[in-house]
Amino acid sequence: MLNIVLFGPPGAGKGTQSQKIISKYNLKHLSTGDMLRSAIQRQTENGVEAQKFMDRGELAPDEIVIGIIGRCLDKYNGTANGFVFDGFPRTTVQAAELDVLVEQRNSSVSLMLGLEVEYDELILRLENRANYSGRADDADITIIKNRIDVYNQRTRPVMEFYKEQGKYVGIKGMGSVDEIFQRICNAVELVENR
Ligand code: B4P
Repeated sequence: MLNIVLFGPPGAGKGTQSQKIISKYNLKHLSTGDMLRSAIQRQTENGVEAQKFMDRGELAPDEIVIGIIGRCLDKYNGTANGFVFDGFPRTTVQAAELDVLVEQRNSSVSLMLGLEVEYDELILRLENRANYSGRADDADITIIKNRIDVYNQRTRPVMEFYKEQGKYVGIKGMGSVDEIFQRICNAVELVENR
């Protein structure tokens, strides 16, 4: 199985690149951001709880996100070629739990692709996305900046977790969507040919 963790700060292009990766490699897309927004829309118990955090640009509680991912892995058990984990794990607790979840299914994380994008470009992309996303967390520059701060404090350490396992590959996330995708394909092919 090919299990890719797609990593990067808010606005790095994780959602954008995920679509291209799943299509080329025939993988399932697991975006915790999309799943949480769907739970909010349906006003489930998890959605109501997660919204309190997401609207402020904070992370949803680990137990909610881990539960969602575990249920998705069960749903696809035995039927998927692999997964793109988009926006998960975002804490070291989530990273450790993901290792357990995939090991329980006789699999492992193949690699982490970290999209590296400059701060000003992140702000620009998210401010642009606010014009059409309808997302409360894109609509306010203070919340956008808080999301990037939260990334630096709580999520960036996850990179070290995968570096220690020799699984981290940094991808320059500046340039056109297609240029970045080509860099991703080069990195995936190196892992596939190992
Ligand atoms: P997410 O849904 O994961 O969203 P994101 O990090 O803001 O954006 P992403 O990087 O996917 O950006 P995109 O491709 O759309 O998270 C939202 C919130 O959910 C989090 O803040 C958190 O509260 C919660 N959450 C999610 N997962 C969680 C977890 N595991 N634990 C706890 N909480 C969790 O790109 C952004 C914009 O840039 C788009 O408009 C796109 O068109 C544009 N763009 C992309 N690539 C470009 C390029 N190369 N050039 C120019 N523009 C580009």
